[in-house]
Amino acid sequence: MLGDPNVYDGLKILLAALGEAVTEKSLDEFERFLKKLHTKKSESAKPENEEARILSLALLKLQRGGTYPQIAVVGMVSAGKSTLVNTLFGLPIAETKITPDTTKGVLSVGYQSGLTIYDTPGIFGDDKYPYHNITRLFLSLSEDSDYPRPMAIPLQTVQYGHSQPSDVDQIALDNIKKYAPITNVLWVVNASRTLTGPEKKLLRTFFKELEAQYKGRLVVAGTHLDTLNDKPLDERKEMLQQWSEVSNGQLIPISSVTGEGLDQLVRVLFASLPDHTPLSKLQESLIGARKLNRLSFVLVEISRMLASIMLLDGTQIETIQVTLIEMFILICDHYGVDQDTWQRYSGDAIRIGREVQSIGANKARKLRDPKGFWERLRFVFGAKFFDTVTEFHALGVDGLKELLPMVYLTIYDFERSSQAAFSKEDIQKLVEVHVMPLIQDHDEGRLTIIINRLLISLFETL
Ligand SMILES: Nc1nc2c(ncn2[C@@H]2O[C@H](COP(=O)(O)OP(=O)(O)OP(=O)(O)O)[C@@H](O)[C@H]2O)c(=O)[nH]1
Ligand SMILES: [Mg+2]
Repeated sequence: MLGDPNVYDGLKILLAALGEAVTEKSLDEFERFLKKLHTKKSESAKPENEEARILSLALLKLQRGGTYPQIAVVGMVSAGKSTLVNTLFGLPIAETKITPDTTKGVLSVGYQSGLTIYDTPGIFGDDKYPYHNITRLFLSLSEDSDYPRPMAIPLQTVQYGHSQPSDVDQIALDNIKKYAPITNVLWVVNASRTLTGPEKKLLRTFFKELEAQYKGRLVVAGTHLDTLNDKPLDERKEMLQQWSEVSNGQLIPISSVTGEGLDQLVRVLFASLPDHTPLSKLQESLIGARKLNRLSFVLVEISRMLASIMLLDGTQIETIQVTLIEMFILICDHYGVDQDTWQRYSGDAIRIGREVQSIGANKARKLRDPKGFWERLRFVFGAKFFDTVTEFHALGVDGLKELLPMVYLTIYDFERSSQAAFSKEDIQKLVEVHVMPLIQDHDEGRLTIIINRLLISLFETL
């Protein structure tokens, strides 16, 4: 039973959850603890209660928060959508692939992690093509009068662990959002295909429609990079250029056959996912196929957290503190084991927590020592950031200049890349050059990508 809530109760629970299996019971206990803190808040605003509350919020967010990503894959007929879904995510039915021939309805592929991928029929067949509007309506885009009108959307489900797909359900058009909510869209194009003038126009319009509906949650993959690589450099450049133009510079060239470019695609996809996606779970679905390493995973997640902090201003101190704790925990947990163990547990921080045993263990333990946790956190993320930037400024570039070197040094301390550590001043200069205009745009998606690139360039080993 919990007594009066104080900072040590919060810490004990936090550390228990980090080091051991998190059971429903411990989460229930934790929620009771949190409730108590909230009701106590008005009568007792003792600083140590405040600290415990913030720690608790951080843990709760880590354990329970989040919508799972529901990614719709769209593109022209035969662009390589189904093949990419198979390569990137793997398919939960043993030995079976999503039909490489034309996809005729929406196929919903559900993973144990909570991730759902929707494979959709190709768009822009000839004008009798019966599936074009199925995909458009599935994406909540307006119907295209040049193509036949569907009466319903055929939706078939494949669940992890089940060897057979369900029967095809015909979902009424009005109901489709309820059956299949979409958080992100992956637009797949065949980058080795030459576009005619009218096609370019059509696709540019299509991209704009997608962007209006899924801004910041839209990723563009250009398949068949392997075929392109066989062509002369000029021709290759020209091909990529035409596709880059119709997708406003967002094209990521990949090959589903050789795997080239897929890491980059996964990174950008991560960065576009909804705010509270439990990424360690999502990663479980991806890591087997993509073999993302620990460093790149941590960088992607940290970049997103940094971007969300930078677009706040110093008055939202509680959200900032919660996010800093998340970052801190994320770094400690992912470096709690060696890379092999990390791979074996698919980067799942909670399961790794149970197995902490080798290289990072001592360090992680030291960093998690409850005594002076708060001071340590201030030290890790920079006293100046805590004391000055958060209180008196909109965080923007100033905040990032303070925070990024600390984040880099903390990760570096665990990772010890072959690169010599950068100085705080070097990193601050990089931030000024690369980030200034983006913060003014207030565009979290792009900011995330830029921070990620900055961190990746600092860690050359990636
Ligand atoms: N060389 C190469 N071939 C690819 C690549 N991606 C897909 N393909 C091939 O392109 C063809 C079409 O791929 P699909 O995955 O069926 O395309 P789709 O977009 O699902 O097609 P629809 O469902 O008909 O709209 C298949 O023969 C694939 O093997 C790639 O990156 N490189
Ligand atoms: Mg297909």
